[in-house]
Amino acid sequence: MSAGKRGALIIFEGCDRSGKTTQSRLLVELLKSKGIPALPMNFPERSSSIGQVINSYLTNSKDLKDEVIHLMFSANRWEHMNQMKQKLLEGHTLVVDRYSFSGVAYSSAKGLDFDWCYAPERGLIKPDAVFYLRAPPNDLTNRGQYGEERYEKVEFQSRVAKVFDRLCANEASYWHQFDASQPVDELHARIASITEELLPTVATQPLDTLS
Ligand code: FDM
Repeated sequence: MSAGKRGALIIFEGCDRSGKTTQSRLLVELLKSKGIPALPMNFPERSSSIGQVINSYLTNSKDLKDEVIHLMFSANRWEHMNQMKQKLLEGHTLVVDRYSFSGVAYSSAKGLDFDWCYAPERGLIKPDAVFYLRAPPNDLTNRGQYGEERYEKVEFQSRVAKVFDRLCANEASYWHQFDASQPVDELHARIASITEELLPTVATQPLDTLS
């Protein structure tokens, strides 16, 4: 990529088992196959010391107050911001499995105030696109490994889905909603086409922050 051209920050969001991980992998593979520098990332990023606490919480080996774990998820994003900014400015496109919106959706689904949940996310790098894979939570239970981690309960996931819907409506300018039950290849083709249009458009735009 030529000097001054940045990469895009692309986020996949949705309930557990909605296909985010598969779609983000396919997108990274496609971009790389076209010679476009692309890096996969995911939040929570479980290897840092904060990430390890989050992992213990998610696997039910540690209990924390809802507010505390919420702020740890946010801190986990903040601790990666400098590195993400540097990669984007070097021209790498970052394809990220979950971001601030999962933070808001899961914590407000537990009953925490929506605006309180959003507040620590303000100032993080704003995504250029969010691909929201939307599926009725009852459909999601048929997918592999559902039910092993703390939040993988249908009733809870349907509350999470409602918050994602609200975020999608609020942030419509850069959110793209897809039916997660469509065939993997068709979904990938749609996502690929939006991404290919997006990359040259954002390449010369400055990075923005969530507000
Ligand atoms: N999760 C994820 C949150 O509750 N808050 C957050 O900020 C993020 C990024 O962590 F149940 C939840 C969503 C999910 C769990 O995510 C782990 P993965 O994608 O299954 O690793």
